[in-house]
Amino acid sequence: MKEHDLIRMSKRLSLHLRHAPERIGIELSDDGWVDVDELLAALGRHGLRLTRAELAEVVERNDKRRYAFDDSGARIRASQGHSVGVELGLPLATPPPTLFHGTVARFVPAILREGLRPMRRHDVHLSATEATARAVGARRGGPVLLVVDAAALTEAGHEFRLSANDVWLTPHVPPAFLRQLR
Ligand code: HQG
Repeated sequence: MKEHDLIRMSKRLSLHLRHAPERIGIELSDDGWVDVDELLAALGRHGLRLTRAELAEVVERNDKRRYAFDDSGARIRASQGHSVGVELGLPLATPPPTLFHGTVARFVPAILREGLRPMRRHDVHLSATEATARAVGARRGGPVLLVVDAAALTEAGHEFRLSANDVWLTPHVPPAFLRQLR
């Protein structure tokens, strides 16, 4: 499949597996899964004809590994980033002592005042590397990097989970645990 087709398909999957399943008449399970055949049929009814092999290619070649099949291969879900109410059931995990968040300058005053909030998603998204955080921030403009004291957060009882595609998830990061990287 061509790169631009992969991206187009990935955006459709993101829309329906994270945000708006009802728009193609599918329902996600409580933990975010949908039957692959049901998804393909629903997409087909809404103008996106896709074979199982093509879906597998979209999943495998996705730059951020956004989607995963279950062990049997019969179901698929987004690994993180949902705005609809799903409970992914990820186990608690201990993060590395330092994590990073990429954002843009216009959000920084609010972030330093009230901390990092999940906004429309379920959790705040943090990365283990500066490079990833920079790329996340750069989606919106000149990236600004925030350093998150994950060791102190863990110590203070904050919970972390690691998504299947290596994004660190936590409900809130208070300002005391944040520092702007200069
Ligand atoms: C900001 C993409 C004001 C936050 C990426 C961010 C990531 C605040 C925006 C994943 C705030 C939310 C997640 C506060 C946080 N006041 N602004 N208190 N707290 N913000 O997209 O982290 O392509 O929901 O800094 O690559 O940017 O979708 O989160 O700028 O992995 O797979 O509010 O989404 O991946 O934006 O990105 P988002 P994010 P996908």
